[in-house]
Amino acid sequence: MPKLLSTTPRADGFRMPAEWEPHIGCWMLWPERSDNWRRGAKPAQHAFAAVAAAIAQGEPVTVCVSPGQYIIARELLDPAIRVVEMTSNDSWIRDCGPTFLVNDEGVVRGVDWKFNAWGGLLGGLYFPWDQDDLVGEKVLELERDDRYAPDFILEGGSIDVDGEGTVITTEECLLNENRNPELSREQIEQMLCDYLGVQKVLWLAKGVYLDETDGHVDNFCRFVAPGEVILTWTEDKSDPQYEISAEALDRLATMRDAKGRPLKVHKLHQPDPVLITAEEAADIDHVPGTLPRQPGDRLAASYVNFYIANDVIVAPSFDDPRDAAAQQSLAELFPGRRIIAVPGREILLGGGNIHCITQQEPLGRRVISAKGR
Ligand code: KQY
Repeated sequence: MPKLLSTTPRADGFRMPAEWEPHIGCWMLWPERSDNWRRGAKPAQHAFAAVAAAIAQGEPVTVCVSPGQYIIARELLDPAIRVVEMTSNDSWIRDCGPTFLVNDEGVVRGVDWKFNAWGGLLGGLYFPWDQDDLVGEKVLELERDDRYAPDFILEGGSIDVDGEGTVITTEECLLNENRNPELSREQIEQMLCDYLGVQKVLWLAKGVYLDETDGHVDNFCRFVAPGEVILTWTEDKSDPQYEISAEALDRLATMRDAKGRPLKVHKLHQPDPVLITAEEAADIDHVPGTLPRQPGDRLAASYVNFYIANDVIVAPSFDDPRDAAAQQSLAELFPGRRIIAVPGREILLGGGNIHCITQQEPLGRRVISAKGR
């Protein structure tokens, strides 16, 4: 039986690997709630199925679905994809799922953070979130991985690591009073060091303009290699994103990572602002306690929200003139991987994108069987 551990990953010699390190597979959750996804989540289900099929070209994929959606998901998902039953409140496994860790011997463990739907009763995005909060534990139990369960609220999309001792995050999210208000900045840094196995925390101020997650870094600025980050950018000084990205660029210019390296910053120009149409907003159910969607609302569209699989990068496209340049930049940054672009608008309508709906599991010392997973 997998154990619940009361030590810390840092003390036990475990660390969160970088996303480009080898995976045994990728986990996803299946969308179905009609107060976040339009038209009863049917367009989102097709979008998630396209993401899963693209990732499956690079590594095994498991999609967790509620009992009532099993047959529907099995029908829409590529036969190569494993489908397992799991209850959840929504479908953002980056945030409610576990953070997987490895040690030098290739043993895999996980951190089962506390989850409060991006802010709980202080601006959280839906209520309740009790089933989401169980997803980390359930996935780790399925994988028979020992589990750390700190009393600490954290979403996986709010952190990004280089696998060599550095994590990057935002003050807007981690220092927000709706996450861990009883902890100081120093105590939060200590939690990150203890549970991600890092030695250095890099703080940006904010994330993408109007990101409903309170500025998740995975939509804004991520490691693409040790010592190198990619940053959402705009040349339009009248766009509110300009000031946020320019301030981040200033901070990044003065930072050193855990190994003492300065950071090389790759700017990735954002798409044109993406606004919810009246037709899209009309097809989302209004439920008290869930963030409402209004026509004209600007969504936090960003090309940075891509997933790094073993052999491929799965990146959002927005039917925007900058799509091709974004894909070209990713191809240059990840020369060993094929870039697969998947339409990101339907996922964005729910509040996130491809990285937010995925969670990588490191290979560690495990081997992938001929049948995959
Ligand atoms: O971007 C993410 N990491 C999740 C967004 C959740 C939005 C819920 N409506």
